[in-house]
Amino acid sequence: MKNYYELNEKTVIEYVNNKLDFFAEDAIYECKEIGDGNLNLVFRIRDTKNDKSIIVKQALPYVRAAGEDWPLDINRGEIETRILKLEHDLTGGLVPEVYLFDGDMFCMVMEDLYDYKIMRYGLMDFEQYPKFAEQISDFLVKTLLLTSDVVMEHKKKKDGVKSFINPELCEITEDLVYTEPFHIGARNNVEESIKEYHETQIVNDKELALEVAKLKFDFMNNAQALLHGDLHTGSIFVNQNHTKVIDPEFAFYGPMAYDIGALLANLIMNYISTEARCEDEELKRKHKEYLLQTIKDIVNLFKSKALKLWNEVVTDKMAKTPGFKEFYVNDVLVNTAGVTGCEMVRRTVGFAHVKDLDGIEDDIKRAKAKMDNLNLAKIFIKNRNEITTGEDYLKLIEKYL
Ligand code: SR1
Ligand code: MG
Repeated sequence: MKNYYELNEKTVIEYVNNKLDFFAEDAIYECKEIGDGNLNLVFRIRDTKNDKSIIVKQALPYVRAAGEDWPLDINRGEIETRILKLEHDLTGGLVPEVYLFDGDMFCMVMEDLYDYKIMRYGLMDFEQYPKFAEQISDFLVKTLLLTSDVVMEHKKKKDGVKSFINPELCEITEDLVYTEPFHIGARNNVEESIKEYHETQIVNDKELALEVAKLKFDFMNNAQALLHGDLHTGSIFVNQNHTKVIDPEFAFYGPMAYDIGALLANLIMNYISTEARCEDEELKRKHKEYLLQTIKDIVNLFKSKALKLWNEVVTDKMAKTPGFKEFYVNDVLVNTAGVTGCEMVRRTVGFAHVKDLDGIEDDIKRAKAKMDNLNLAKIFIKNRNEITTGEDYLKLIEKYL
C-alpha cells in the first residue's frame, strides 16, 4: 500500500498518461467517476478532440457501499485482470480488453465500452437485446466447461483452483447470499412493509433453511469451474449486436450453477419489476414476453451447447462414459434453480439490493413485487430437483406471478 492513493476525476488523467501512451498530446479531457457498484471507483476518461476514451477501475481497501468500517482485500483487481484475459481467450472477446494492471495503485485500465449500456439499466428502460441469450450462453458454456476437470488436465486445473483462491470475496457471498438474508441480521436491508413477511415466510421456514444450507456448502466445496462469481445484469454491457461481461472480481473455482443462477435471478427480478414499473400495457407485454423467451433460451441453450461441446472437448476417460454428460449437466441445472432462488432472496432483503425492485416508486406495488419475488424464490430453492429446462422456469413464473 506504500505507493497507493485514492484517485479522483483530476488525478486519474495524469495517472493514466504516466502509465500509458494512449491519449494524444492535444487531447481535450473529460473525466467522470461512473462507478455505481458496491466496491470500486470507476472513471471514464474521454478525449473529446480525438474521440478516444478509456476506463480506469481502482479497488478501494474497503467496501464502497459501506465505508471504511468494512475493510476488503485490495488485491482483487489482480484476480480480475487475470480472469478477464483468460475469458477473453476462451470466449473470443465476450469481455473487454485489459490494457494494464498496476499492482501499486490496484488499478486496472481497460477498453471503454462507450457504445454499450449496462444491461440492468437497458432492461429497466424496457429495451430488448435479441442476440443476448445466444451470446451469454456461449460465454457460460465456454468459461465454465473449458475450465472444469472434465476438460482440463487435472493438475493444471488444481493449479487454477490455487491461483484463483479468493477467500475474502467468497466470504462476502457466503454471508450476503447464503446466510444473512435467511436470518434477522444487522446488515440486512428489509423495508418496513415486508418485515413481517420476511420473518414468517423466510426466516421461520426451517425446510427452506435446510435447502439453503445444502446450496451454501455446494458453493463452498464444489470447485467445479472457474466462475465469474457475480454475474448479475449490472456486470454485463450490451447493445443490439454484442455482449461484454465485466467485473469478475469475485472469480474463484466454484459450482457452475452459481453464475447461471445469478443471471437468471436478475432477469426474473426485472420481469417482476416490469409489472409494477411499466405504465404502457403494450410495452409491458412485449418486454415481459422478451424476458420469458430470454430466460427460456439461456437455460435451454446452456444445456444443448454444453452437451454438444462435451463431445468435442472432454478429455477425462470416465467423463466419456455414456450417460455421464447428461447426469453432469442435469446436476448443474438443478443447483442453478437453487441459486436463482437464493439470489432473488438476497437482492430483496439482504445487504445489496437491485434497482429494478427498489426503483418501483409506488409503495404498495413495490412491497407486492418484493413479496412475489420472495415467494417464487422459495419455490425455486425447494423444488429445484424438478426445474431443469427453460420451460420449467416459464411455467413457474407464469403460475406464481
Ligand atoms: C459488499 S459487496 C455487496 C455485493 O456487491 C457485489 O456486486 C456482490 O454482488 C456483493 O454481494
Ligand atoms: Mg461488481
